[in-house]
Amino acid sequence: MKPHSIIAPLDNEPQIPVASRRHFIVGAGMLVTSLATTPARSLAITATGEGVTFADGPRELVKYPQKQPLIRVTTRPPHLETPFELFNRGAITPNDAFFVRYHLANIPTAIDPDTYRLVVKGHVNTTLNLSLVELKALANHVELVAVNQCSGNSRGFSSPRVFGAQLANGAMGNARWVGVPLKAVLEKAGVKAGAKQVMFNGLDQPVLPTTSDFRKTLNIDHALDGEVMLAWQMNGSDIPFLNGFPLKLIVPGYFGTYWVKHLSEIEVLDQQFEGHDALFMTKAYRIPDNECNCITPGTTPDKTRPISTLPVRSFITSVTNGSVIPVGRTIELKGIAFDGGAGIKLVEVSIDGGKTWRTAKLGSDLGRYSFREWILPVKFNIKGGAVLMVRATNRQGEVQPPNSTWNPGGYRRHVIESTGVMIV
Ligand SMILES: Nc1nc2c(c(=O)[nH]1)N[C@H]1C(S)=C(S)[C@@H](COP(=O)(O)O)O[C@H]1N2
Ligand SMILES: [Mo]
Repeated sequence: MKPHSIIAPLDNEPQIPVASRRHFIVGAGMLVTSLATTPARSLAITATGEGVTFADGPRELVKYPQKQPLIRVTTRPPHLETPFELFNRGAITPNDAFFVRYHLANIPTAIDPDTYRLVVKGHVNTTLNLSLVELKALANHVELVAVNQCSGNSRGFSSPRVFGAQLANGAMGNARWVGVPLKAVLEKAGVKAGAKQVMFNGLDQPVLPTTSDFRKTLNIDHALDGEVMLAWQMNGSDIPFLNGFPLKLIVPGYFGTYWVKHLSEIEVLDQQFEGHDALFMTKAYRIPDNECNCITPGTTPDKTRPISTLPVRSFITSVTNGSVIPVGRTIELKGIAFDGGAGIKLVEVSIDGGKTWRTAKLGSDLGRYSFREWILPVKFNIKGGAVLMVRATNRQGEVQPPNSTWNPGGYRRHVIESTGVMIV
């Protein structure tokens, strides 16, 4: 089999202009003017599209191998966001639309699936050195639909602004994963008594020796829960190169930072993971360890902990900020909701800026880790600006908060979002 390879576009690669962008930005600008007198929520926190202009300026669409044009966040390493309107096409995010996130500049450019090996080592009875064929034969295959959302999804809406990639809402996606349970692989190696954590590493590497490698850990009980899986298939095909070909760790309900791509090394540890290459556990991807996972801007948290599960969240996808809607006609509002695995119980929608709420109809249930579609027919009777909101509740009774909180990483945004529209 020939190696799957990829050539990262260089900075001077021509960008693909998209005609609708200009249209969108003009539309949003118009809305700002016309809503200026409406006592609505600040529009600065409400935009939900690629037309969002952060302090860095408008964002370009770029074309990478196996991908349709996606929003360029950074080039080296590639960091791409899904244009928001694509979430309106269905509960599953197509592979060529799925966002891409890397931390280290030295990403693999070609991987031969025949010579690729996964090493399982550390506090185990037997070190394993598995080919893909051996891995696939090791256990029964499992299939799961699950959301991969970056911890920093929507970070660009943090106010005051925080460091890090200024993301809108497109650093998330939902896919059907096929693989084997991590538990089966660990049992094959034989976990020794006293194991505390399991470390995961991929083929990407830092360029400078002073930079930490990207390595993540799960506690041993979590790693053995039978749900965490090693996947080679995404939506019926090989995982796209930039999403972690040929093997990706799937941690259902957990933020994307744990979903290690190009997974090549698993090490069982008999102690807490620390040291130079533990930075992405010990320094980054941590949140204030308190009830709200938040602090007052400008202060420092007393204590932090690694980020973990996805809070309940929802979006309107059928209209975006600045959309123009005809008066007196029934239209179908549509969107998605998801959480960290309890499952979605209720989705409510307001078309009057949060004064009154009605219950939306839920779409088909693809599993408790999946996006859940919702739909609600609505009619606007008055011309002018209107603010739409959506609020989800999960099966544990957790509901999205009305006000956003702040943390230094801009992580875990899940406030009730508002979408400003114009009724004409
Ligand atoms: N090897 C490797 N895996 C990684 C990362 C990385 O930098 N290197 N980034 C993580 C983060 S923070 C996110 S949000 C997800 C993104 O997955 P995707 O690029 O497939 O969308 O990959 C995770 N896995
Ligand atoms: Mo991330």
